[in-house]
Amino acid sequence: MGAGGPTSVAAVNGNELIARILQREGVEWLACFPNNPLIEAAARIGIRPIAFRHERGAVMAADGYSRVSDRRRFGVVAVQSQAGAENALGGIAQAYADNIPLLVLPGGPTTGQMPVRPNYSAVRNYEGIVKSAEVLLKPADIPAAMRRAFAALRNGPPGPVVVELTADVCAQEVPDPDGGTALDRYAPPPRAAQAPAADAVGAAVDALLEADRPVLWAGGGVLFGGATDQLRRLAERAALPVFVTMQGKSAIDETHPLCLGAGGMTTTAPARAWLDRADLVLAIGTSLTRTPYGQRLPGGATIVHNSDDPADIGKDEDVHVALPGDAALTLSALLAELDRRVAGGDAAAAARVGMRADVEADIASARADWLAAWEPALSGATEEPGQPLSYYRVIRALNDTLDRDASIVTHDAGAPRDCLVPFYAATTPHSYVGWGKTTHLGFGIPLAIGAKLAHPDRFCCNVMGDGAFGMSGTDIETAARSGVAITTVLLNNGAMATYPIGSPLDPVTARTEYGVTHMGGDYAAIAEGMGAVGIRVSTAEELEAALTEARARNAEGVTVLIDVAANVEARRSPASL
Ligand SMILES: Cc1ncc(C[n+]2csc(CCOP(=O)(O)OP(=O)(O)O)c2C)c(N)n1
Ligand SMILES: [Mg+2]
Repeated sequence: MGAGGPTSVAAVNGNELIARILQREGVEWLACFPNNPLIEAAARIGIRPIAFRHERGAVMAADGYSRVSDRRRFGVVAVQSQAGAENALGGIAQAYADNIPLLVLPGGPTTGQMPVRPNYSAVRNYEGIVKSAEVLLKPADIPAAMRRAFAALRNGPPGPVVVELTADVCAQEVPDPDGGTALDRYAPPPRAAQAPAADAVGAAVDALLEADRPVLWAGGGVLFGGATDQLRRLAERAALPVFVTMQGKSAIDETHPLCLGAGGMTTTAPARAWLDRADLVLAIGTSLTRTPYGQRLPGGATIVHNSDDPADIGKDEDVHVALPGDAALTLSALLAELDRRVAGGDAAAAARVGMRADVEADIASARADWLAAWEPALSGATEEPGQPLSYYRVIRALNDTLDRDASIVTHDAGAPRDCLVPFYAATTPHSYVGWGKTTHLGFGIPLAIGAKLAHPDRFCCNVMGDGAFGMSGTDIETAARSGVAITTVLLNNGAMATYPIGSPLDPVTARTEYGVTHMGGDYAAIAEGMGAVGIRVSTAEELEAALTEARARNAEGVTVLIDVAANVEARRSPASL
């Protein structure tokens, strides 16, 4: 905490004080779109403002930064009042649905104008898509408001936190009743991890040892809790097959012999098979939300549920054992309890830990069958020479060409998400960012920018469709201008593969007579026109060469867009081939 800077300053106005507090909290950059006076106050003390081309993108970049920072650092975004605050809404809703902590600082009207129509009140209008939101009413309240904001970011359920910067309040000098400076009154609130009760941990291990076919279900809370080692250790000790949710993807190395794979709307065949048969689901760091973008739980299974947010427990499912608290502490407690029982000569515990080889062999065989069935798609054998590249052949190229341990890959909404989630094999924590319960098209570009700011040493690559590009494509210019070099792989099919032709979702008349869902463009040329390198590819070999070039160009600070002539991919795992 505290990125330097003076501990006390002469009299400051509200914006300057907030900038100093951000600095004390270690904030190094600010996603923004002018004009909000905080942007200038931040820039003057060395917090780097990065202006996006749309406020939704600024929020999404802050979100991307938070997603790969495990509640140690937070994305912060400042937008202006009215239109800026209104435009930010979609990005905040996306972060809320995925439980992402980020700090949103929209400008607000003056206190006198607050109740007057049509002045936009962020606090009132964001209700329902934020963890907390407050409006500043007095300059002297700023340190306490910011303390509440950072306490909410660090602790309890993660989510977007809003402090609305009332124009006249933030322009005033901040008095200090104690005669010091207002900054002296700001102390960063600590992080406080909570652990579940010992009897609940015991009941969870009882349930585990009674089960015949348990599955360990890992969500995004495992990543946010820094609990990936504990997850692997418990899985290995208790011989537990591991399923990761879309948000939890990369919480375990997907090449680990106990990993069943990841799942959102689509998943691997082993994951679905094990979930269908499971008689116990040990769910860690997950909201267990019922959503089209998540796999369903097996009917009738015993559910043991851990989440950082006690309100998740029982929200959508009947839960047998509740373990509210931090994922790392919970996993460690479960492992310690299991070890205690093994050491005490508990026969069921000993039997459980002896099963690993058999469980791994079963998973390996199911995995081999699934991959063999998909090999024609992954190898591109299903496409004739000269036909557009299949999405699965693109994923094979990504898996083969990237240094996956040192990359951060993410999908976009639609077919890129549904094809990547089962088949791109994430290795190290955050080597993949899985996202999307409301699933905003176009998140991939700003997300990759935020991820690159958090991890400049990693290759940050978003895979998106042509439809998605329309929602955020101009932020390629943001990446190029800022030297935050990312690579976009654009699957250009001139269509929306998520609504396949001939499927019940196909808008036949609107498509054939009016061109709805068809769109086009020379995206490589557009990227070039915005200061990036654009590469057009139509074969797997060209794509692999382009990915290698992209890595080299990104390392030089140059942003790259690879425009792939791609098919209208309709195949989804595990259901259709
Ligand atoms: C903001 C927003 N509007 C609408 C949707 C619904 N939606 C999901 S995927 C999709 C089509 C995506 O097309 P494209 O980006 O070309 O990807 P493809 O499926 O063709 O690979 C739409 C409209 C969404 N996810 N986000
Ligand atoms: Mg498309």
